[in-house]
Formats: sequence, structure tokens, C-alpha cells
Amino acid sequence: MKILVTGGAGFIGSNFVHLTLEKYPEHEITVIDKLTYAGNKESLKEVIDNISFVEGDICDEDLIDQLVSQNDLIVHFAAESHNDNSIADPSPFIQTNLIGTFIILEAIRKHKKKLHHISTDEVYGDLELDDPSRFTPDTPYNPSSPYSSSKAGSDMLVRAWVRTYGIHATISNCSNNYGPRQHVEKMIPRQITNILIGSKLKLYGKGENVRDWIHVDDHNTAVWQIINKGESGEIYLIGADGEKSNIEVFNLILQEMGKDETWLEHVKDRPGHDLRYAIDNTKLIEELGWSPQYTNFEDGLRATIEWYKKNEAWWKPQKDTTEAKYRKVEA
Ligand code: NAD
Ligand code: TDX
Repeated sequence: MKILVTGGAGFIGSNFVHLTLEKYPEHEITVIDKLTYAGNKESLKEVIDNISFVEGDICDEDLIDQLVSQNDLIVHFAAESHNDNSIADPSPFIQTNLIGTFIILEAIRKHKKKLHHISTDEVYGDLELDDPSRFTPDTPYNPSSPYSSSKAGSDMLVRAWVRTYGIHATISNCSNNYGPRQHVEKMIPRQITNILIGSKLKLYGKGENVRDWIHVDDHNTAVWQIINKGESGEIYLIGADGEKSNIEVFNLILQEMGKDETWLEHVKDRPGHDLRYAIDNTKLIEELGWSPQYTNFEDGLRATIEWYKKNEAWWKPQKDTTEAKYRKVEA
């Protein structure tokens, strides 16, 4: 197959490219990425000679038309992905996540190609901390932030294009990813790299909020299972039973990196901060036979810490500007 990967220089997209070349070397990969602040070509440096890389915007209709026409399957990761940024300035979220997805859908409709659309569990809003239930494919959409509402809108566009125009598309909604090559704005890499530069960890509010953590490689093996075995029009929730409160994760990072709680700083909470996300992955496991490899969060976190220790050249250039952005809102 010829596969077009949008957002392939980002965190999950670049890990998808690495995993695909390793597990399915018979496929031909083209990456299209705008190289926004979140895109980093260095994330593809080991494989750059084995793929085609196009620097471009998914909102560029002519470019997308041409690239979609030349490929069989489009795996659509490209998005503005950070909640805090969406609160400070929603505009690029509307442009890339909604308009960009629309442009991809129109090219797919015209050229009759297949789409796998990557989305998030945040489209379902949040659960109470003491609510035992989890998100299922039938949970009503109820997004909270400009980011999650733009992703919810993009999912709705895909669903409508399947029903109205009969395009071939699958959707996955995944929980919080962690692992190598994640931008230092996100919670886990931010705290690891804070310690590495001698700064304190920054915890929003009391740290009671719960996230359902999954290793990025497990996310991507689930995406492959959906590509190989999923049915067009179906929605698959991806999660690996990894619920942890933020304070639990912070304590594990402190412990793993040999620091005590004096390294913890409570900062201003995120406006509209979702309380808890939790995924019911029954459909993925029972219908598609997927299972995660990283079942021990502590092991995955330790490997991630090691990656950031060894790859300072990858994250250091982004660290100062990221923290300067945070200082404006956390003061
Ligand atoms: P990321 O911010 O690390 O990467 C996004 C990539 O998209 C970057 O390389 C960026 O340059 C590129 N991009 C942005 N706008 C573009 C445009 N207009 N045209 C072309 N490229 C553009 O994000 P990520 O964490 O890798 O997330 C990837 C996808 O997975 C997103 O759709 C996100 O909503 C979804 N998702 C993320 C998580 C998570 O925990 N990170 C969980 C569930 C779902
Ligand atoms: O410095 C921090 N301190 C902190 O306490 C940061 C950056 C975050 N947090 C909290 C906020 C959240 O409760 O940690 C939790 C995780 O925050 P993020 O890493 O910003 O992730 P989240 O907002 O949960 O969204 C992530 O998962 C779903 C991804 O960024 C999204 O792209 C994905 O859709």
C-alpha cells in the first residue's frame, strides 16, 4: 500500500512511521507535515531516506488533492493538539482540525481512497472522579475545550462523509499517550525535562485529575489493527486500562528521577480542566483481537525518562520558548 501520513513529524505520527517501517516494510510512506512549532523533522531522521517527506499544510487544497490521489490510504494525525494552547488562541485549532479535515475528506471523496482518522477521548468530555463508568463508543459527545470541540467537529465531519457520500473511513478515539518524541509542552515530558534543567515540576491545581495513560506504540499497534481488520464507518476507542491521577504520575517521576516533594510546585489550574478520562476498550479487544504490550506504566515511564535523558539535543531547542509561554498563563 501507499500510505499518506498527515502530521508525521509530530509525536504520535512520527512513532507511527517508525513502527510501520519496522513491522510493515512493504508499504510506501509519504509524510505531509507543516512543521509547526510541534513538528520536528529530527523525529524522522533515522528513517528519512526510507520515506517521502513533503513540507506542507493540510489546508492546501491543491497539494492535498495531489497527495491523496497518489496514495491508497490516508492516516490522519495532523492537528493542533494542546489544550492549553487552544485556550490561549483557538484560531489555528479551527483552521487545522476542522478545515484541514474537511479538505482531506473532499479529496478522499473525489479519489475514492481510504481514511483512518485519529481522534481523542476528550470528545466525550469528562467523568466525575467517583464515577465508576468509562467512555464507550455510545457515550454522547460533550467536549469542554476549544481543542476537544474542534476534534469532536472533525469526527462529525468524517461520520457525515461516510453516511452521506459513502467514503471508506474508520475513526479511533484514544486516551492520553506517553513515550519518546512527545513535545515538552505536554505533561510528562514537561516534568521530566524540568528536572533535567533544574526546575520544579508544575502541577495544575491539586493534581486529582485522572488521565488514562497508554504508550504511544500501543496506540499505533491499535491503529494498525483497525486498518487491517476494522469496518468502514466504525468507531474504535483505544485505551490500555492506564488510569492514574496526575499527582500519582508526578510522584512516580520524582521517585524515578531521585527527587523529593520539595521539587513539586502547585501552579494555577487550567480553565475548564477536565476531571477524569477513562476508556472502555472492550470493542477493540473483542472484535479486533488487539492487546497492549506496555502493561506496566512504571516500566514505560522509566524508558521514556531514559529517552529524554539521552535526547537532550531533540528537546532542548523547544524548552525555553515553551516555558516562556507557560510563564504568561501560570503567573
Ligand atoms: P503533535 O502536536 O505532537 O503533532 C501534530 C503534528 O501535526 C505536528 O508535526 C505538526 O507540525 C502537524 N501539523 C499541525 N498543523 C498542521 C497542518 N495544518 N498541516 C500539516 N501538518 C500540521 O500531536 P500528537 O500528540 O502527535 O497528536 C496527533 C494526533 O493524535 C492528533 O490528531 C491528536 O488530536 C490525536 N491524539 C493525541 C493524543 C495525545 O495524547 N497526544 C491522544 C489522543 C489523540
Ligand atoms: O504542566 C502541566 N501540569 C499539569 O498538571 C501540564 C502540561 C499538564 N498538567 C495536567 C493537565 C492534565 O490534567 O496534566 C494532565 C495532562 O495534560 P496534557 O499533557 O496537557 O494532556 P491533556 O490535556 O490530558 O490532553 C492530552 O491527551 C488527549 C493530549 O495533549 C491531547 O492531544 C489528547 O487528545
